[in-house]
Amino acid sequence: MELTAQHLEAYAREGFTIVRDAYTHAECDEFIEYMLDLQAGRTQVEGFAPRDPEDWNRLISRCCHHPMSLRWMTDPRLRQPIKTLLGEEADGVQSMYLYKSSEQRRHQDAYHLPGCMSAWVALQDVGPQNGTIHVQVGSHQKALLEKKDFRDDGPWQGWHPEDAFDKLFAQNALPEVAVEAQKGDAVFFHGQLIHRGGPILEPGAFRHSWAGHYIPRSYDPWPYEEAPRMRVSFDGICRFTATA
Ligand SMILES: O=C(O)CCC(=O)C(=O)O
Ligand SMILES: [Fe+2]
Repeated sequence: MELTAQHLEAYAREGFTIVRDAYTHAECDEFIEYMLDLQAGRTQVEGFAPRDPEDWNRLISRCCHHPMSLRWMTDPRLRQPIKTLLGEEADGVQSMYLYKSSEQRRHQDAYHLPGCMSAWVALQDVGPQNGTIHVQVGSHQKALLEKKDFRDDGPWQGWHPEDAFDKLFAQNALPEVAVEAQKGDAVFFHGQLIHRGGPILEPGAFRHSWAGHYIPRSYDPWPYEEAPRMRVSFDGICRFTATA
């Protein structure tokens, strides 16, 4: 998975870039099947209870990863691209499996996971019909909202973060695009890029996709004092680091 000069240039200017055909269709199908089996309880993995048959909410993993997720997070093909984009060796701190669009409102991932960037993979063809991600092009060069901004002494005190992201989106006055990705494409995006899970236009449509969130090895801030942060390194080592 080589990043070309065009990829790097797009990432720097727009805040995201798409690597086409990063994964084979067989790899995507294997992942989808694994996740459907896990969802239905046809296979069992400690820490992942079978879910309600109609529960297609995304599965977010931070401190407990199933083997398939660990494999995708530490896939050696991701190591160099993420290192290049972060400017340093990276650790995974979260992964997310989406059966359908999250329809999540606008946000910056670096608000939730300071210092992060994302690798987001389309496991099937993804577009407006099944609620692809919508990104505000170039918004990574504008302001970042942080948890401390919402405290009593902060500039966004009293705001609901999701309303604040809409406000920031409007202030940025930059275009928003719906990312079109084919099965197997990887979208790398900056932690400050404003994005959302698009509305599902075709009722019930699946949108199998996976996202890994990575931070630089030397980056330590973490806003969740009560929850430990587990870092997953590409060499296979998982470790907890201080939360302060
Ligand atoms: O895919 C989506 O619906 C949203 C995903 C997202 O926000 C993320 O991966 O950070
Ligand atoms: Fe996100």
